[in-house]
Order: sequence, then structure tokens, then C-alpha cells
Amino acid sequence: MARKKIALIGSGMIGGTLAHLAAKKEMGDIVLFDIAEGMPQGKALDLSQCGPIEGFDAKITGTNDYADIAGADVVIVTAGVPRKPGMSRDDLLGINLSVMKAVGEGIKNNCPDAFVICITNPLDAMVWALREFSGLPHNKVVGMAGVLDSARFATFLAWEFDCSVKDVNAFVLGGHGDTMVPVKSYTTINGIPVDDYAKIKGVPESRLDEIVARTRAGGGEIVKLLGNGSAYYAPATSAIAMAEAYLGDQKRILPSASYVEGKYGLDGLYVGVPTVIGAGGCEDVIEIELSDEEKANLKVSTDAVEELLEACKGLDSSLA
Ligand code: A3D
Repeated sequence: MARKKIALIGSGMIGGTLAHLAAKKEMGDIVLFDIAEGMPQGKALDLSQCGPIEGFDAKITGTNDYADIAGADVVIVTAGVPRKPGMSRDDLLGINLSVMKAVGEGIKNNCPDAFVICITNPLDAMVWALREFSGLPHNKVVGMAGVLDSARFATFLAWEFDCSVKDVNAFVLGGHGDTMVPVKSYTTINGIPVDDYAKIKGVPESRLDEIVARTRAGGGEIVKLLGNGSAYYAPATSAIAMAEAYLGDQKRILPSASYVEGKYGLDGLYVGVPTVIGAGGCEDVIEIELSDEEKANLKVSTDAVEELLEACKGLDSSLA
């Protein structure tokens, strides 16, 4: 059987990290695409030379030509610009929307059967626009954010409780922005609800609230520390987990920015929800019971996403 083909659109910090992870895991042959000339070719050459040391078989190539992504099984999109200190994700809207148009057309013309994972910010609006521009079925286009946001929440909880991250199952819903909704009621420490575990460990509720706030601002904290660019190791790892779920038909339930129609009272919106990812792409959206407070928070978050979609429609008449 031929190897799978993984196309990475955008070969910057996340794109390069994705290529390294995908090669190390022998997920398939990898094509790094970017508009910057020479850079994807250079990264591909450098990464190829990791092969003999790390012992992976993967053909890694770099290109500036969309024809080279033909027939890709998975496409992961990071093309665009990241945040600088002081910028919100929404500040990236105009420039990254035009990038999504070019990328969507490149996918439509070269690999319309691919499973597409978008990472470019502002995430929930960009994944919606990418789907519109590419014309792919909604179940084959998804956004990565919830896996990362949940991993941030889990990291901070594991630090607080001084427990293994492997035992923390953290849950974040909603849009990928300051209005995201870390859901305490579905967050457990090896099955023990987090509120109960906090009582056992003598951690006050106010401390959990601080952790929720730090999770919401988790991306900005890294942007500020880096001074130039945004997080890339954990975002890349998160998207790889989603790609593996698709390629391996794992049917994992991963919080992903999926197209929601009907469930959660939503009418055709990409937003972070628990999603079953398997060979059919986004195979199902799981609608969980939420408390009144969580419902209200989710509404604030989805309203913010809807506002961004309206802004996209104002910027590109083909989306209206
Ligand atoms: P960066 O290292 O700048 O890489 C982006 C790459 O995109 C650069 O190499 C550009 O040359 C390239 N590019 C620009 N325009 C085009 C185009 N039209 N076609 C192809 N390539 C193009 O950024 P990064 O890798 O750090 O981040 C990429 C994106 O991911 C940004 O929008 C970030 O805001 C976003 N991001 C999202 C998350 C989420 O959790 C959703 C987390 C971290 C970063």
C-alpha cells in the first residue's frame, strides 16, 4: 500500500514542527508548502536529514507550487500571520482571510478528498471561511483549538494538584478566544470530578477559577514571553493527534472546531465541540448537558464567533 500523503500549507513555526512530528511518527510522505521561496525546500532538506538519525522512512519535500499537494490525504493549514504582543487573534482577520481564499482554492483544485485541519487564527472564522472557499464537505474540514486549549487546562491542573498529566481529562468548549469555555463539570482527575478532587486536596474554588482564567489567556501568555510569534510545539502536537485519529479511524472524541447545525442550539457555525474523528472525518458532534452558567458562557463565545463571520462577509463579498 502506498504511503499516505500529508500536505502542510504554511511551513513556518507550526508547519516545520508538524513536519518533524509527522515524519517521526511515519504518518506518511510530507509536502511542505509556503509562498516564501526556498524556505519550505530548506526545511524539507534539513528534516530529511533527521531520518537516518531518528530512523524514520518518510519522503519530505518543500514546494511553492500547489500542484505538488495533489492527492494529499490530510492537509494541515497554518498559512497566514501569527499574533504579535498586544494583538488579539481577531486582529489577524483581514490578512488571514485572503490567505484562506488562496489556500481553499489550492485544496479544491488539487486534493478535494483530503481531511483538512485548519490552525490559522482567528480559528473559528478561518476554518469556516476555508470550508466556504474550498467547497469541501463540512465533515472533512475542521479546526484545531480545543485539543490545545484542553491540554493547557490539563497542564495547569496537573501542576496545581501535583499529579500526572496522564490522569487529567480536561474539557474546553466554544470559540478559540478569550471567551472559550473551560468546562469544569466534565473535567476529571482519573474519573474524579475536578471540584471533588479540589476539595480532597484542599484547593479553594477561587484557585480553580484562576486556572480557568489562565487557560483562557494561555496563548497570549506565550505570545508575550516569546516576544515574536506565537506557540507552536503544542499546537502542532494537537493537530497531529487529530490527523492520527482520521488516518487510523480511531473514532476519538476530540474537542474540535466542527460544523454544528442543530446541536447546542446552533445553526451552521464552526465552534469548539466534542467531535468524533475517524475515517469519515468529523463523524459526529456530541451534545453534552451543560449547566446554566456554562450554557450562558457558550452563548457569549458563539456570539463572538458569529460576529467574526459577519466581519468576514463584509470583507469578501463571495462569502455573503
Ligand atoms: P509563522 O511561523 O509565521 O508561519 C506562517 C507561514 O505561513 C509563514 O511561513 C508564511 O510565509 C506562510 N504564508 C503566509 N501567507 C501564505 C499563503 N498565502 N500561502 C501559503 N503560506 C503562506 O506562523 P505560525 O506557524 O507560528 O502560526 C501559523 C498560524 O497559526 C497563525 O495564524 C497563528 O495565529 C495560528 N495559531 C493558531 C493556534 C490555535 O490554537 C488555533 C495556536 C498557535 C498559532
